[in-house]
Parts: sequence; C-alpha cells; structure tokens
Amino acid sequence: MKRVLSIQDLSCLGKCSLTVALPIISAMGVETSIIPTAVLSTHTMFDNFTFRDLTEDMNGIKKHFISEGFQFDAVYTGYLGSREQINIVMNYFDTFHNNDNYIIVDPAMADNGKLYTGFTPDFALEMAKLCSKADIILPNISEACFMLGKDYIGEDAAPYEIKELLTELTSLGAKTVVITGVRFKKNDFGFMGYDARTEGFFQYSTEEIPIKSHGTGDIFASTFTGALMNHYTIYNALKIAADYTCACIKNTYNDPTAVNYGVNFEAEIPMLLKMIEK
Ligand code: PXL
Repeated sequence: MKRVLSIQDLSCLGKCSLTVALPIISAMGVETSIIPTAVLSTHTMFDNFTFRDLTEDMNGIKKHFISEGFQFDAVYTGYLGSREQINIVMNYFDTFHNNDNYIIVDPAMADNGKLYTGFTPDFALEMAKLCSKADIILPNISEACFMLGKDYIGEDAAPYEIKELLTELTSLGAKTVVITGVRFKKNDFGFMGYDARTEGFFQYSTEEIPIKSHGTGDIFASTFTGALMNHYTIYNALKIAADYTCACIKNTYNDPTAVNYGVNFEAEIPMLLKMIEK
C-alpha cells in the first residue's frame, strides 16, 4: 500500500486541511500519515478561532520517523501556520524526498487577492522557497501572485497572463506548476499547468458552479495526491481532482441543508471511487 505524509493544520470544524486530506486519501486506498501543525477550533474564516501551535512537536516527530526508517511515496503539504513551520517542513523535504517519491505543495494562504488572516507578504515569499523544493505545486491565482511578489491580476486573468505566472513560478524550481481556479470563459472553470521538462502547457476545465466555499483547494490537492498514488499520470490525476471537486461543489449547491463553511465532499466519495475504479 502506498503511504502519503500530509503536513497541515487540524481544524476541528470547517472541513479543510487534514479533515479533508485524511478521509479522501484514505478512501482512495492510500495510507495517510499526518503531521498536525496546529489545532484550530475552526478554519480562519470564522471569528474568534482558537489556535494551538504544534511547531514544537514537529522536529521530534521527524526524528522519531527517521529512527523508525519510515518512507513515504508522497509528502503533501497545505496550510502552514508560520515561517518557522515552513522552515521545518523544508527540512522534512530534505529528509524524505527521494528519486521515487513526490513532494506536493499546495501553498494554501490566499484567495481572491487577499492573504488569510494572520499572513503577511513576507510569509508568501517564504512559501515560495518551500515551493522551490517541490515536484508539483498547486497555487491559485492569488497565491501565485503573492509568491512572485506581483500585484494580484484578478480572477478573470487572460490565459497569457496565467501562462506568464506559470513560467515565472517554474523558475522557482518545481517541475510541474499548476494554477487552480482559472476561469477560461463564462461557466468554464479549471486549472492550467506547465511541465518544465517538456516545456508544455496543459489545461482542463469543468462547469463552474456559482458558489464559493472554503476547503475546495484542499479537496482538489488531496484528490490529486490520492489519484497520483493510484498510478494515474499527473495530468489525469489533476483531471480526476477537478471532476471530483466540481461534483462536491455541485452537490452542495443542490443541497438546501448544506453548510456554508465547506462542501459536501463526503457525499461524493462513492463517485470518486468509481472514477478511480475502486
Ligand atoms: O482551506 C485552506 C485552509 C486550511 N487551514 C486553515 C484555513 C484555511 C482556509 O481558510 O483557515 C486553518
């Protein structure tokens, strides 16, 4: 069985980061080890959330993993709480990266041109350093702009502008860069990517569902990681992630009882398993 290590926060309520990565990657038949970097009462879109920083535990966990000789088929990171945590995670990459595994970074820190509560532009530049050590990075348009120290180009940026971001991000060091949340035209929403080895661009889109919700980037990145571990190519794993994320958002849109702080990813897990023939 493949084994993934996911490093991100544990938000008690809110359906994001580890509470999304664990069920989705596990459901896809992949062992999911975790490093919870912090425990929050909710994700940061709620007011008055609590935040228990677990930075102090991160090095001890790594040391123990090394002493046990644990290896991972992928290390996947999402939301990280501080520059110090980013530095520790870089160290995890140095320790656990090898020629046969993947380092996947979702630099979860911004949306709609705004950094999440508690983050500064300096934090984004540190995240860019983390991305330089990854095989595959999955920023949205806001995160891409912040990491490049550029003005936000907006959600309706033209394809040539996205392509510019992609090539600039590739020069940071990742082999495959994928920008998520790209609107190709009205009602047509997806990702655009660049493979530095083939110097080729690629893209894929699904129908755009007219609601925005938290945690959808985490659903996309987790599903991508799980599909990659199920031997899909990078492009096909990204397509599966886009189709599943779209199905989750659609399910939520059609559910009058749905919550407004996350999407109904649980209800679409059977559909995901069918897609990967499990
Ligand atoms: O979904 C990204 C995410 C992860 N973790 C925390 C967050 C967010 C987005 O708001 O607040 C704590």
